[in-house]
Amino acid sequence: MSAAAVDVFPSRPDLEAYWMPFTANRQFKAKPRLLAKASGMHYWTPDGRQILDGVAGLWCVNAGHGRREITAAVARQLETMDFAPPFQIGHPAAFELANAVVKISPAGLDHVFFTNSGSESVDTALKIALAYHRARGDSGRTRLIGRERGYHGVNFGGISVGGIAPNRKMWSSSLVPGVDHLAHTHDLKANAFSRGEPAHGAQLAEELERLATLHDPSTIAALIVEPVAGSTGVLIPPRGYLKRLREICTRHGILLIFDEVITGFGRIGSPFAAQEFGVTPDIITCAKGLTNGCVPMGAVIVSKAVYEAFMQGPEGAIELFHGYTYSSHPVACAAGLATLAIYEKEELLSRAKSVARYWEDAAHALRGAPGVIDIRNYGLIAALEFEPIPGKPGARAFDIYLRCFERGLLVRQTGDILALSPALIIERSHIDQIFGTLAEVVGGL
Ligand code: PXG
Repeated sequence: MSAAAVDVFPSRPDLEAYWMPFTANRQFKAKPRLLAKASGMHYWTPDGRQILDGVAGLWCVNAGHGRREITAAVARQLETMDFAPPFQIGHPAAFELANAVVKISPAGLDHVFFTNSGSESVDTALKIALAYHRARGDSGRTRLIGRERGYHGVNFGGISVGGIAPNRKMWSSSLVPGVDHLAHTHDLKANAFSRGEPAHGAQLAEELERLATLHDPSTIAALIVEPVAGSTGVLIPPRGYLKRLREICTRHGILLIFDEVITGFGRIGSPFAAQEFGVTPDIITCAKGLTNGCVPMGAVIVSKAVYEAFMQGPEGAIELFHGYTYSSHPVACAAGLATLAIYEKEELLSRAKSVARYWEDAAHALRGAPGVIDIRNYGLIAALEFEPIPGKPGARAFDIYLRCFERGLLVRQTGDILALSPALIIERSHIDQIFGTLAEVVGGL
């Protein structure tokens, strides 16, 4: 790949019309940052500057950028059949992809519903959970439990069970009713600078028992949690915490949903976090790495018991009144199949395990750098948390984010936390560059 300028903007476009998502639009448009080209571990800016991608796009390009096998599969599919309606008719790649997803899923999770994003996967999973109980004649189970600092996308179900105040407050009177939240597990006093699972906090799972008692367990349909919370700054589950949640859910007939939009597809060293932590939920939501970020697609993977609960009515009846025009879009399915084939061939879904130790040591070498109050990691995820500048929350980390970009490194900033989640093809030299750049920037060098 040449470092030559990439001629994507022969004449610079007017930036005004595009309303950018989750972006400070006015600040951005005054001083834009643009990406024009990507390959392997790197992006290039329009003026030809190489940027090391420390976040796999946005936690999604797990096999690295520009994979030709995926490009070829997508092109082939577009030439063969561009679109097929998904309702009451199918196409082979949809069934093949569902089978391929089941093959890497935890035992017992063996049916797949396709969506187009993580947000749609979450709302689909919540709807399936509520409908599951009704289908079984247990229609009193209408409550949903989420967790503080949980991120489950931006649709109404997702922000209702989600626990991020700014994502909720504009819509606070329109949220899905009957939702309660567990406390989050982030405890710097007890767990700062933990490597892997923090030692303290498994008892926080007992909050679920408390909520079950408060509302009566027979009113609760499902609990949804991210096994590792990503968006709110990488919160690794305390040792034993997820197992305890599973036990309480099972005891009370509450469905357990793992939102694996970030942890799915090898991010922490197993295909899914469920396998990594040895805890099997009833439903997994995923997206992102399913197609290597190339084509929007999500999936909801459910247990046989959940699927079978719907397969009871008259043969000719539609069992679930839910679906999207682009559920199992042929192009997304082609991208998904090619992506999963790469993961298998290159053993990428377990690769994070073999790199994790080097990654962890490199991350924790920043301990003691100015303003760093925590470093945490698991698999190929890490976060640095900074002491906020008084009265200016988030400003310090945003400044570091900008300076990293100037020095050729893309990271992700949330509040005063920087998150890292590189492609699973990462080599040691990239790891050195990521943490070397961070050390320079954080140390003010
Ligand atoms: N659930 C989880 C756990 C996610 O991480 C979604 C649902 C929603 O997915 P879609 O495809 O609808 O965006 C996500 C998305 C960040 C960041 O900065 C993370 C996400 C999205 C935007 C930013 O960490 N994850």
